[in-house]
Amino acid sequence: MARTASSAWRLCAALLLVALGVARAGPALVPDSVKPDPKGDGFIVTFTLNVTVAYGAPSCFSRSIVLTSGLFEPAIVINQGDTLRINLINNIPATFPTVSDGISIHYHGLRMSGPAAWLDGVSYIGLCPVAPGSSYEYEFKVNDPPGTYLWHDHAAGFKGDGLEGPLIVLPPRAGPPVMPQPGAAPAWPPAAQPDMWAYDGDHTLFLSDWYHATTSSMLFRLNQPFDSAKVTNDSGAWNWVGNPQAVLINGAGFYGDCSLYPVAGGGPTPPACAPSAFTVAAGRSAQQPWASNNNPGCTHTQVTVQPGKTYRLRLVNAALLVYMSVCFEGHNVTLIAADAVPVAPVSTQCVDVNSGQRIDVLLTADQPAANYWISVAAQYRTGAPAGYAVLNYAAPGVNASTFPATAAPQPVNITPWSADMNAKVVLAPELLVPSSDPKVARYRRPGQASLAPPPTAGKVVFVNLSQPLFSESGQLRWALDNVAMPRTPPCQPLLSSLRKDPKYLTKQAVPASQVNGTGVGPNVLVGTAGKSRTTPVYYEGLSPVPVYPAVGLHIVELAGGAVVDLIVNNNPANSFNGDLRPTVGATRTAMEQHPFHLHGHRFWVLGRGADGNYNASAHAAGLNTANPAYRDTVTIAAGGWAVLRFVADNPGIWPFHCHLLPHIFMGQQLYFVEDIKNLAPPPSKTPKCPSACRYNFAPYTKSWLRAKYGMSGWELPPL
Ligand SMILES: [Cu+2]
Repeated sequence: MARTASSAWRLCAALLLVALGVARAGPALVPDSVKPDPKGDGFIVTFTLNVTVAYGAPSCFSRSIVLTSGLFEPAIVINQGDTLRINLINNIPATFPTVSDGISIHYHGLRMSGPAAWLDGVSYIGLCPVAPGSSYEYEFKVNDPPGTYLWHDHAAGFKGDGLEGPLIVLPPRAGPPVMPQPGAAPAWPPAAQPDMWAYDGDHTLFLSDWYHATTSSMLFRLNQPFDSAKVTNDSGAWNWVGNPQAVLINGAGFYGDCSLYPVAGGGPTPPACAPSAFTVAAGRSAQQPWASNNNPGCTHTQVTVQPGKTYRLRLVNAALLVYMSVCFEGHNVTLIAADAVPVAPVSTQCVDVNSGQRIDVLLTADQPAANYWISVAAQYRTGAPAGYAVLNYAAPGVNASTFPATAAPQPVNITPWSADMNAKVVLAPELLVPSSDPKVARYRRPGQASLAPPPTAGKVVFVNLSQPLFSESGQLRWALDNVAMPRTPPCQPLLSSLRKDPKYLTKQAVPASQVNGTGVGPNVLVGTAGKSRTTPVYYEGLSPVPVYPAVGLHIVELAGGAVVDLIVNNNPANSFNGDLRPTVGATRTAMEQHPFHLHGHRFWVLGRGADGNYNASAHAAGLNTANPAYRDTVTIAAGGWAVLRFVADNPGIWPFHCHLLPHIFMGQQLYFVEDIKNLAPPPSKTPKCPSACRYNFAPYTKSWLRAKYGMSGWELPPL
């Protein structure tokens, strides 16, 4: 009898945990409807993403921002096994400056297999972007493991203006959904079965860097000639946006409050503090009070906890540029998952998370009731600001709205990579290995025997990173094997083109005879190319690596089931004949860390280092093929290498690219064209393709910008 009572109590406690363990973040989108799927056993959950532009001040500085159904960077929460239906409506005005023809949503970290391969959201791969004034409905089943993902625009630069947010996959439903009355919103977030960890509450910390210029402004400037000798009155000059003005946590932050920055003893250099350091379009400058104890007036994020309870905190780095270290004052947290893969638990005060990566931690509120700092420091970008949230104990005498009286904790040893790259970071996500807990079975795909890699690879792909400067256009690019990608292929989705003509890409392949010697032609796409424009294609293994930098589609073809080792070297000084055409002169050796993300897959990080190029005789014996980190985003150290293994078991076209938006825009990506003969048929409805495609390689001169946008009132680059 006692035993029964005890079991019943345990069940009650488990249900209570489930009830408490709902995902709480910044704002979460509430679905329009939750309906049983007539084709299956799950439910169809429909969200509307109505994308608009407004003026807002997430960092206490007013500028134009992008909203999603009236919210800034809202979360999408769904249960594993549900069908996600996203009704994307582009209500961004056609006068809002942009580098693309529309918008497109990528579901970062989701596998997108079968027919979903068309819906991965990279514009011009599966679908054309959704043009201003039109809409598109994505629909796919979410079979991916429960965990922390993110959604963001993958067409224009609007990710950096707010078109992004957390994507949380909860365990399967605990029962049938609470069906709404007609016209009423469903109860949300939904109840879920218990996860493999016990916790009382669930918060997301969505981290982004924030600039006081719109992202389009930043990208327009990157297309200007870099070579000062080529600058004209009309073209202006290349300009790098520089450091962000703030780090936002759940869309809230503040800039320029120097009282929060430690000046002595290391740590970030204070940002420029004078408001006059920042400008916006005439008539739009609306300085808001800075938020701090000294300058109350705008918001920061508070994470409120009950004393004694344990919380899951989901850290998502959605930055355009900034590698972040997150520290919890007075608390050690337990790291439990990375990129939605459960990891062997590690206890630490600070953890690193790079753009595109997600780290889940457990925090127990076991310290004296008070307010504590959660600090987010930028790494590897001298002078970049930090961001702060407050961990607030809900207890008598603790005022939720005041900052802690203590100095915020800062990660130590912020120095560039060295040979011992792991000693230079607080705790790199790549050090976290998969959990051996038997409960991880849920985190494997059907048919996947374990979270460990196949023992050997059948195909090896080498990729060398460099930063070439094109003599014809003066444009500065990032390249893989001397090929810088135009961000979008020509004017129709590549998957459609390949389905119509399997030789579509091979027909455009640059022949070997043109690649070597004095080099192929300029290959620089200028202007707004029409539909007939084709792009040179560089095939790994078919075309030789160009001696001189080139612009084109960089394609690696993979047979179904191939086990691939991808070896990435990040040592521009060692690449080929230098990175410049001889007429331009000096060798460019620009080098920095890059977080590389692979679509459609997870990969195993067999090894990485910061000691030059990968060298089999020195490094092969040290590779971990037993229980390596299993991720979708990895940091490649400046001056270093990484060996990544994955299985080509997902027919489609899958980009492999740096997750820093300006870098992908500058060409730092390639496409794996994988097992296309087994590609699922396309969706029955697709967005209408534009009549003329806009390339990121357009010159975007001052006269072009004026003709296109006139005095639109949105922030334009000061050319
Ligand atoms: Cu990069």
